[in-house]
Amino acid sequence: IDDPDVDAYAPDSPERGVNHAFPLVSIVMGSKTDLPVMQKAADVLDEFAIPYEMLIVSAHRTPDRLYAFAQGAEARGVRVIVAGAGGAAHLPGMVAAMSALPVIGVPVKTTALSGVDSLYSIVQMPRGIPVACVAIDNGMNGGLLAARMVGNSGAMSSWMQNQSESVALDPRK
Ligand code: RP5
Repeated sequence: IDDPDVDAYAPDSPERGVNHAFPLVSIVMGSKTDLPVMQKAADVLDEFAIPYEMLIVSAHRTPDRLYAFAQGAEARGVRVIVAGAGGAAHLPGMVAAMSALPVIGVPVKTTALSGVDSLYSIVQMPRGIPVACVAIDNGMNGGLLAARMVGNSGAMSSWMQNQSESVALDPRK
């Protein structure tokens, strides 16, 4: 299957990526319908000022793109991949099989099986190919875990401090 977009992932491409030239984190998703969940990961990275790219890479619908992306990510300077998919969610596992970079899987909720299918597809990897996995639909935690991997721990500590301070002691407040 010819995919004209694969060239954008080549390390020597003059375009240097699709929506960021030098991303540290790559957020990929199996479908545009995953965007509302994966946008939460992007929002976190924006907050920490960590450069990222966001792409649709489908293990099933764009296999050539998957191959080009996974093969080229490390050479492009990407350090962590956050991969969201739903249903037969093979994207995170296939990326981890073709790249030595750490992969964080985000199971996206489905209508038929409520995302348990996505969760099991992502978490039940065979020995030798690890994929980290956050909770169903928890794109935010995908972004936070990526930020912990590539960002500075001081910024993360302040973020955690702010979160704690935002939790009132009195539940009626
Ligand atoms: C997966 O299938 C995607 O990750 C998405 O979560 C699910 C459904 O995709 P669409 O049919 O909505 O495009 O590939």
